[in-house]
Amino acid sequence: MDIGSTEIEQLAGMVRDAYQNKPNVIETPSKNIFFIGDLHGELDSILGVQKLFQKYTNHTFIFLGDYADRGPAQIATVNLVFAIALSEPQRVILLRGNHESDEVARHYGFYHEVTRKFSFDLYSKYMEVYRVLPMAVHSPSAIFACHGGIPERVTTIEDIQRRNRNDLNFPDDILFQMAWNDPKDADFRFAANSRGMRVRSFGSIAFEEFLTNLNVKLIFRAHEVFPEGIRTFFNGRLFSVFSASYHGVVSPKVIRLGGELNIESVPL
Ligand SMILES: [Mn+2]
Repeated sequence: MDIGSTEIEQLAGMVRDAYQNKPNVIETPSKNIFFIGDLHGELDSILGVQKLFQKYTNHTFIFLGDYADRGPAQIATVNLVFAIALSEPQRVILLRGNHESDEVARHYGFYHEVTRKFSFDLYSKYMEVYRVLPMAVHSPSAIFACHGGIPERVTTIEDIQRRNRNDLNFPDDILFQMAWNDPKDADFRFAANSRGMRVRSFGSIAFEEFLTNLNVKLIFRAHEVFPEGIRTFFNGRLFSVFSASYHGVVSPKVIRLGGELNIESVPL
């Protein structure tokens, strides 16, 4: 299933064209959705997702980012994500994770795999996709989802929509925090996070305020490795999902959101 440089360039160009004019936050339905967490270059995970995509033909598939880096088959994984997104664009949304950034991809593997097997020119075509991927999905009175979580200083969807996401990295603090922040089940608003100086942890006060301000009941995110694949926070109202095995550490999962905000944990 390996494809050549010319085909990959065409594939990336089509994804870029399909995504560059989308808003930062995309409105979605509130039922019949699959949420897919970090894939990190694991082909088995995306093949498992593809089977579900072919079986659940009335479901929307929302990918929460972190497609490459770290794993053994980064190029093949990203290409299959792109192909699925283009095959039925009306029911697939690709979001941007913290690894969809030039400076992160240069350190964690994707840059090396693409430049070793192909060229810097092809790597730059992938980066053209990274810089246009949207940040979040929202369904009023129901759900919100993004890769990392709740950022500081956001009280409306418009606060996110007006940011400029079209940079290879994340100079904007709000978009950066949406891609990087982590939940913590404790009674505070925001606190320092050991991931880095610009990264925050968000506690139950920030969580409650965000739910009220943005008029949602549940939040979905990815970004953190939990051995069980899915972990819940804040009394079962925030779901963290991881969809790669991470060298056998995780039993990879995806989340199915049915009707009435019913949640099902689905192993890959
Ligand atoms: Mn991440």
